[in-house]
Amino acid sequence: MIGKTAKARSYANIALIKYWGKDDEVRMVPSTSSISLTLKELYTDTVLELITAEESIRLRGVEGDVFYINDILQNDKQHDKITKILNIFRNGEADKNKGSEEYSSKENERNKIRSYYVKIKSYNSMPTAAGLSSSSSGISALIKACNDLYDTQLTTEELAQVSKYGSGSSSRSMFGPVTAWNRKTGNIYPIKTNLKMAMIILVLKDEQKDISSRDGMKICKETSYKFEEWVEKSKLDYIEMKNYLSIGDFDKVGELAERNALDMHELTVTSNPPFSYLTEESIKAMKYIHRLRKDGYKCYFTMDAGPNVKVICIEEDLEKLNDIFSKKYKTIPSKTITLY
Ligand code: 2P0
Repeated sequence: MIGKTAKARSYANIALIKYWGKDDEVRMVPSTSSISLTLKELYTDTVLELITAEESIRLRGVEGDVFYINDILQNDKQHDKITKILNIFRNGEADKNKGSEEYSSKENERNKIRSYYVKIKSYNSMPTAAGLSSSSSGISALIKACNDLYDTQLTTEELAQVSKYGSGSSSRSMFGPVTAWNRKTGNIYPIKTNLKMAMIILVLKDEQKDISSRDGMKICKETSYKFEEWVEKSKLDYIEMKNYLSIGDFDKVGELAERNALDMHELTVTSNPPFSYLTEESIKAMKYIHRLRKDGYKCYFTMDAGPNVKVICIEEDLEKLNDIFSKKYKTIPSKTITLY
């Protein structure tokens, strides 16, 4: 049993309608519904391995799970986050089959597996924690791998529900190309559209950000006088975005995604104390996208909790636009991925 491994790949998602704020941190009820694209080129590969307490001490210096990203041992805060997620599986909370005959027959084996620590090795295809949503792919990959390691046999919908407790946005990575997370019902589900969209990440800075999304959204909710307005506007944005996606109106999708992102970033500068994820470079890139649009190119931007700008386009324009952007920026062009 020691040495048992499980592995999974999961893809990052970037929101067109942003999740920013929590109404209930314990039950993971977001303040806003959100809609995202799941990206093929931004992914995390995660391998889990059962290890003994002695092995964990040898690797980490203290007893517990041992977590590496790109072969770098993570700090205590990261370890705590990961252990909490593993505990959902180790405590049997994620086990919907509990009580069934099949479950009981393997009870001893399950208990044994749960008694071990886990070595987690994650590899990101993109820079970690620079607003490129490596947490969405990282957490969702971990959840998928746990489903295998602990043999919980959860469906994709159920995995998405577990994933949101690790990190809200990661839940949307279970589906693709387009996923919605409804704040009211809690449902996380794929959205149908005929639009084939893509993104180009403009990598302006690949260092770690100062204020995490989790802290940032909390500060905004607690201190920005614009927060209630944001929630109300976002309700309409969510409905409208679903409508634009269903009729396949790319320009409307792009315009609304830009507006929604700017509204989210307005919260940071109206917080107390104010802060911003955007840099001079981000603003320049946003202006450049507008200029290209005036010249007839179909491209729009969105931004997350970091300075990098994401260009939204349709798949058939991806190569042409990437040629243009890559002359000025380090880029990661990516199609969306279809997941079931
Ligand atoms: C989103 N972001 O919708 C928004 C837009 C970043 C900006 O969801 O506290 O890492 O773990 O639930 O999921 C990032 O927030 O936060 C995020 P937690 P998470 O993609």
